[in-house]
Amino acid sequence: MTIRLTTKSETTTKSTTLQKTTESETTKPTTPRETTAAGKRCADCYQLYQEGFTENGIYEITPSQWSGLPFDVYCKEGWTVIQRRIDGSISFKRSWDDYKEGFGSPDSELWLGNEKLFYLTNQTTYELQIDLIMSDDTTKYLNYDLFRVGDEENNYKLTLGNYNGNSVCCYFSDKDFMGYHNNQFFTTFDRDNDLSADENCAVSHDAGWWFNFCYAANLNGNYFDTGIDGICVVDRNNFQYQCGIQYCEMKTRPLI
Ligand SMILES: [Ca+2]
Repeated sequence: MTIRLTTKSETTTKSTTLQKTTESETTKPTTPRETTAAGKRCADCYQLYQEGFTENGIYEITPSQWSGLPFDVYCKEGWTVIQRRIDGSISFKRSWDDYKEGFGSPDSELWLGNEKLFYLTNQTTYELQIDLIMSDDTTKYLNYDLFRVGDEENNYKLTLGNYNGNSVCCYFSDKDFMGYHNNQFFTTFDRDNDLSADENCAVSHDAGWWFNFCYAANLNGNYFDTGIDGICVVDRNNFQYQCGIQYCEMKTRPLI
């Protein structure tokens, strides 16, 4: 099974932007590669969208304090996609430097990179949205009205605002899965910044993430793993896991 990235015309609301297809259908959208008209550099996909680049696809952005070259991102209706799990084609069991730099590709599986996330999310107040297709094919979204990633000196600390989301899936009483990771540092197998004294959560659960003790959402877990090292959310009130999440996309834009 493959899951197709949708085009703008196929989408209606932010909670229904994910669409599954059969193997015979295309897996990638057309990907216009543009900066902007007149060569103006844009700080994020929202600015591009406002400049008239409303078609979903790959664009270059340059966050305001970013000193490097413009870099490619996938833009989706003004959102900048920062993470995607779609088919398990690449490993997310990666080092600190890999997560710092980013890996994957903008129109497939992706981690944008913690350094880029720092520059991107500190330009103004950004929000975060996470779209999921669960193992039982139900869709789910989580939205936070603040999303900010600290710099490397602060171990790319995660700051989240208030939660909003749907409840189409799950029996969980607590659906604010990412809230458990608020104010946590990033941890990888080679750099342990989590709150578990007895283990490195990145080693235990095969992912780089803002681990706490260890997780309520492990969206960088093993794609094909339906156990607790997979892509999972867990209600920590009763430790009921829902793993084997088949699609995950994290995206951000300025809070409107
Ligand atoms: Ca630890």
